[in-house]
This record gives sequence, C-alpha cells and structure tokens, in this order.
Amino acid sequence: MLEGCTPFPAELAERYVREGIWRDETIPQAIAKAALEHPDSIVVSDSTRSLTYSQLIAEAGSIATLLSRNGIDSNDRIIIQLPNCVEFATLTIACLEIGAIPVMALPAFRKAELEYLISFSDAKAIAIAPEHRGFDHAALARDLNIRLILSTSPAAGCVSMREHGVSSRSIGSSTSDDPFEVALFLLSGGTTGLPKLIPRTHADYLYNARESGAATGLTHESRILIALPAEHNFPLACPGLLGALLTGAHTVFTQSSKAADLANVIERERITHLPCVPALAIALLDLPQSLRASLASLRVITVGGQRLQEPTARAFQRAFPHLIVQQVLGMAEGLLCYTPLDAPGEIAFMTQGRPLSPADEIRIVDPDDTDSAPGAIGELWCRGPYTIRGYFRAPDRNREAFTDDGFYRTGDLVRLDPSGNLVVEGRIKDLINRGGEKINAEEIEAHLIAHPAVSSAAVVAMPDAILGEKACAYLSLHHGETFALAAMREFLAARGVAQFKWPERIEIVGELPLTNVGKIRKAELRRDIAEKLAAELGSLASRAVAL
Ligand code: OOB
Repeated sequence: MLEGCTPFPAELAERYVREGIWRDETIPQAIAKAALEHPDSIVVSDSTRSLTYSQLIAEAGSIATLLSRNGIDSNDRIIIQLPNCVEFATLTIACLEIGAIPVMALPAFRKAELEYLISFSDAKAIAIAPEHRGFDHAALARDLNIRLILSTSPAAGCVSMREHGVSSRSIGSSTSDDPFEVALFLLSGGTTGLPKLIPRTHADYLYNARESGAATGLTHESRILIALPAEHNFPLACPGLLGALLTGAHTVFTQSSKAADLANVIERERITHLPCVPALAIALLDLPQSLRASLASLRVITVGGQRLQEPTARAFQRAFPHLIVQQVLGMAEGLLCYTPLDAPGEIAFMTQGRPLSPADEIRIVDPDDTDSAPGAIGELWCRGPYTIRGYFRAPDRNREAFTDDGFYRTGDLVRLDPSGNLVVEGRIKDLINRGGEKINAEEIEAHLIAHPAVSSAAVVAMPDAILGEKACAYLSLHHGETFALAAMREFLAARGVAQFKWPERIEIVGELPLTNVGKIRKAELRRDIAEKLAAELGSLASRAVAL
C-alpha cells in the first residue's frame, strides 16, 4: 500500500474479496462499465452544461491526457478545490484513471489551509475555478508553492481544463491499477491539531458508494442534487456523485445553497434525491408556501453531517408529506449508518440509523475502554470493510485514534436504541460542528495565540438555532491589551484562514478555567456561553414584550 498508509490485515482483505464486498475493479473501470449500459443518458450537469455518459468518459479521458502531458503521474497528489461543477466529475475521474491521487479540499479554504495541505500531501498540482463567490482563486493559487494550476476556464498562470486536445485516453483501460490501493484522500474533520488525510481505496470507496446507493433507493431514473461542497464524503459517495455514476442516476451540481434557488433547481431538474445537512432542511422548511410545491419531485431527503433535531424532522415531514426523511450518520473515515427507507417515524425522526454493511462492527465503549451497559451512552468505535485503519503519515495520531485491533475511535457519544439504530448523544472530540462543517478547535486556537494581544485561547461550540453550533473564542489577554471581534476577523483573514472557521463571538476572561492537570475546562466554557446566550435571548424577548 502507498507509503504512510495502514493496510487492512491480509486475512480480512481476503475475506472481503471472497464475500464480494471488495471487487477486483478500480473506480474508473466501474464507471466505464456503468457507462456502457446507458451511453446516451445525461449523467452530470451544472448550470452551464450537461454531459451524457459517453461525453463524460471522453472528457475525462482528454483531461487524463492533459494531466500526463503536464507531468502528472501515478501517485502524484492533486488538490481539488473546485466549486460544484461538471469539471469536478471529469477531473476526478481523470486523476483516478492515471493513478494520480485527488486531495479533496474545500472551495472555502484559503492560504493557510492550502499551504498546509500542499506541503503535507506533497501535492504537485491544484485545481481551481479562477473566481468563485467573488474570491480570486487564481491569484491565491499563483501565490502557492505548487508546480501546476489547473483551472475550469482560462486564467493567467493556469492550465485550462477546457483547452484539452482531442486526444483522449480511454477510461477504465489501465488494467494494471490495483483496486486495493489508495484512490483518493478525504479530509478529516474530527481530530486534534491540523486536519488529517484519509486514504480511501478504490475497492472500499466503490463499496461505500454502491451500498449507499441501495440504502437511499438510487436507480438509473433518479436525479440527485449536489448542493453541499462536492469534495465532502457525503455528497461525493454517500451515495452522491459516485453512487450516481455507478447506477446511471443523473447528478445535478449547484453552487447555491439558498433555499429558493434550490427549490428552483429541484423543480426544473425534477430532482428525486437530496443529500443535505440539517441547516439546509431548516431553510427549505422556511420556504414561502408558494415555493413548497417546487419540491414535488423529491422522493428522499437524506440528512446528515450533524444531528437532525426531532421537531425539525417532524415539521419537515408535515410540510412535505410525499417524501421520505432519511438520516445518515457518516464520517469521512468510513462508517455510515442510515435509517431504512421504510422506517416508521419514531426511527426515521429520532435515530441516526444502523450500520450500512453486515460486515461493519461497532462497539459502544466507556472511558475505560470496556463495553458500556446495553442501551447506555458510550463512545462509538467501528471497523469494517470501508473504515480506514489509519490516517496518512500520522503515526502518533493513529495510536490515539485507532485501537490495536483496528477499531476507529469516532469521538462520538452514542447509544443503541432497542430498534438496533444508533442515536448520537454528544461527542468527546474537540471540534465545532457548524452546520455540518467541522472546525478544529485546536487549529483555530493556534492561530489566535499567535496574536500579540492574546495570552491563551479556547475555542468552544455555542448553540445556534439554524447551524446547530457556532464557534466562540474564550481569550485571556496580556496585561493592558484589547482584542475585539473585528480585529480578530481581520487577523484571521490576514493569516489566510477560511472564513467559516472564524469564531463568531469573543469572551474575554481574566484566566481560562483549568483542571488539576492544567487542561482547559471546555465543558464549563460551553455551559457558560450557552447560559449567556439563553439569558440574552430571554432579555431580548422580555424587552420585545415590554415594547
Ligand atoms: C460527515 O462526515 P465528516 O467526516 O465531515 O464528520 C463526521 C462527524 C461524525 O463523527 C459526527 O460527529 C458528525 O460528523 N455527524 C453527525 C451525523 N453525521 C455526521 N452527528 C450527528 N448526527 C448525524 N447524522 O459528516 C458525513 C459523512 C458521510 C455522510 C454523512 C455525513
């Protein structure tokens, strides 16, 4: 296996192959095979164009040639930082065809994140849209230490993916590729320090996508809307783009996450499947009555990334009685749990589902690493045919995050419902889950401490009605210093930190509360900010009444 990655034990790998869980095919081979069945069906589109399977395959083949001509080879890493568009699909397939390894970054990333990813993954290239949401990605990319910039349209210093020649490499042709090797890197949300790279193999990721397709009822007649950033595991392969490409379903990419825009696309494209985070479900719920009918074609809305609150689920079902509300508890590291499509309300609304594969193993564990009492809350551990055995080049982190016998410690607190479904009750990992986007507390604390006014920093989650959580920074300052929200934003922007990670509130304290061993008492800070917000809301409400 690729250097820096942890292979599955040989006897398990043999078992997965024997049982047909892992197949002897690469992702491009599987897509090329599916394409043969419906060559003229439209399979991907965005707001500018649509491609049939044969066009998709041809364009991916041309980009594969373009990559090779520009010196990209097997095992070279390419940062993919594209907004949702057709090129995301064609480029990803092209990379996989030549054995180059896509590193799935987010369009929201800025200099700090990209520099780290490039150096940590030894990336040779980055793929961008020259401009997205008013930001000059081409200028940022030119400023990075990287050999090749690929772009969705011509821009100075970039090689345009549109300018490929006619010579096209055929997709799914390289039979020498190993299906049990690393295909791509996803990014980890829930870990200490900086994000880790998650190596996913062809065989495990195909299984992940194929079984997710079955769990969500995807067929070649389905149309799935990708509104979440396509680089995330959820829209990419749960079942997402990859699941759709394997079944012949049509993937529609959109770059807007505004509810009214989504309603329009759903109606125009007769979308049947929508992967979404709770914040998006809430936004759809808030659509004016006149737009609600636009969702008539939707069959399944799969909600995950963050806990869907039961009242939201029920309200959604009441507002859109014709569709199935499904929950998914997933993670880029692997394990996926889905509620069954025919689950009664109390399961679909109140649990986060059951493991996707009969070969998944889960444990719910107390802090002393022994099994929790049946039905009690404990940390979720998992291992199975599509859960990684280790992060890329992270031996220290791997010793903490994986047990000796290969279980991944998810950091999620769950309990097993008597129905056999899991319920997420909290977490022990130090992150903020902002509308499904994960913010690493330690990563932001390190930036804040670099400011000359700040002596110590603790970033914690504060409750938010729509996003679920937002980041709040507790800071203690050096004597006589001040530090306000505007100054912090300016500072983090200058350091090139993605905006969604910026804390949205600062609490200045004399000293941060510490345990006996000198650890910051974050639970106390979370309680403190939740109480403050509740009190502020209360006083706002009473002032409104007084008015
Ligand atoms: C998905 O993947 P990641 O890697 O961004 O985040 C994983 C973490 C989980 O460990 C858990 O803490 C949280 O996100 N999470 C949920 C959840 N789904 C994910 N917490 C409560 N309820 C849920 N339904 O977020 C992801 C990957 C694939 C499919 C769906 C989500």
